[in-house]
Amino acid sequence: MNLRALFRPSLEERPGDVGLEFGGLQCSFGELDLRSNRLANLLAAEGFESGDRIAVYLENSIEFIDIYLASIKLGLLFTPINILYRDREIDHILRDAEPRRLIAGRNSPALENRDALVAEDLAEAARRFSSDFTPCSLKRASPACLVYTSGTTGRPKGAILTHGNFAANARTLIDAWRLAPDDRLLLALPLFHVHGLGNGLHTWLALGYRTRLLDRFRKETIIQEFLDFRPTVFFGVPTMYERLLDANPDTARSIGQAARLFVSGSAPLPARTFERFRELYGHAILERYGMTETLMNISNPYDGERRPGTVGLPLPGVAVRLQDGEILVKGDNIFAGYWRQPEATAAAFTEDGWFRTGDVATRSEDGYYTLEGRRTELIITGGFNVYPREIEEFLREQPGVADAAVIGVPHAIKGEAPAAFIVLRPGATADAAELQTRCRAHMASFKVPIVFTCVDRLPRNALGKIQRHLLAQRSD
Ligand code: MCA
Ligand code: AMP
Repeated sequence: MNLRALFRPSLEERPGDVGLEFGGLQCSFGELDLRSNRLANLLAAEGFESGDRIAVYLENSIEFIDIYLASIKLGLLFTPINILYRDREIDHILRDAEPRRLIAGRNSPALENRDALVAEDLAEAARRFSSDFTPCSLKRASPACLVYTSGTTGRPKGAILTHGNFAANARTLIDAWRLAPDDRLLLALPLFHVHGLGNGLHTWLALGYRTRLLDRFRKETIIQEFLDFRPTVFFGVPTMYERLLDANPDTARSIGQAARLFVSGSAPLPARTFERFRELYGHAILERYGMTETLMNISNPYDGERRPGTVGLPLPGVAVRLQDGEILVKGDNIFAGYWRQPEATAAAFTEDGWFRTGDVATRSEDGYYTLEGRRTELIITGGFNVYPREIEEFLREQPGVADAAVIGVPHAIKGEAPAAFIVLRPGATADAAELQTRCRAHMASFKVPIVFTCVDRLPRNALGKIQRHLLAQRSD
């Protein structure tokens, strides 16, 4: 199945139904279908052809959805860029993906010094194009998205996700989590990651359940959004659930009574958060485990025990096994490979075709998986991934810095946060505030170390590798 076929029951078969709420506007499925037809005609006139990459740096919006649907109709590789990324991060993706064009929101930092199409201008110009469009033919194996993920190397690689991957994932989640057309989804996740896109947007368009999309999750207003919209389903990262614990008990109970299912993923959900949420909202959060390259793999059951601290059981259609503790997976959900990186792709699979996740787990006698750590030094903060090496390389380029190491330290709300250890050049003086400002200017805010500690030297083993566990002890 391809995504057009997956979305047909809502876009084409229920054109009059309001499918989307966004910023006080309501949009029917039919309107979304026609808007994306117009935009597809415009993009074709701009020279876009099947197989081209279309890079998109845009916050959640109706324009984002228009571009996504037009991209599918044209057979493009939709290449979303995290809107918290700054110049060097954006440039890496643009150099690597070689998109025909970049589309960015007006006022976005990505527009500075770059030749990009402005999303709001496109939406306006698209009105003059025909709402008839004959979509290109698509196969299961046709690529749909190029999503950048740091993998193991620290240099983000483009994961090629096919129509078949996304369709398999959406069908699996709909069955496993009993998602139904009369559900209501509050979607506060960013659409530039597969959590928001593959689990949120795709199950919405496959089922046609009413969805309220937020431009972003805001801790100040999220409770009000719940009260106002009364969703039955919510997908979030653990940091969002931490924020929801701030609700007063009556409000939380009322939100819980309207809801049917709360799902958490992208980072470990602390057992304490699970328990406190259950007390306040009356719901056992369903935790699941996925990855950009694989979409969703393992999930706690809808019926049956949702066991805190575990990610549950393999999803139907996903084969899971442990090899020396590492989770290996196989299934229609597994990506087609890394963009223009045959060696990295080959290294990511075993000889008999299992994808190596790099995540280490144990399995209980009754089949529940518990993630124990990762083979790489990945830090997950607020559900966003950070590779220490990328920050370390940047810090070493700064004046006065001889060496640097970055580790993840526990953080009450974000789960983990990056912390830096710096070795200064002889005679240099440390200015943590200055280093932090430089980091802020050049990288996404979630990558900026929350503390800088000066040390005489970094602990390294005989091979010169930084011994991060020794640094972790020093940061206690
Ligand atoms: C956060 N910020 C944003 C956004 N989100 N800025 C613009 N747009 C956004 N969408 C900025 C804030 O301005 C602030 O910047 C900083 O991030 C932290 O904000 P804060 O108010 O403290 O946020 P919070 O209440 O702690 O919530 C953070 C968050 C965010 C909303 C939970 O971490 C988030 O959206 N996480 C989702 C990540 C995600 O979707 N991961 C999936 C990838 P400043 O510091 O400059 O003030 S993993 C995946 O896809 C796999 C398949 C999987 O398993 O799911
Ligand atoms: P990404 O590369 O952004 O797709 O992030 C995928 C990684 O997020 C996985 O390899 C895991 O390390 C982590 N992850 C996803 N879901 C969970 C979860 N429920 N608990 C712990 N880690 C998770």
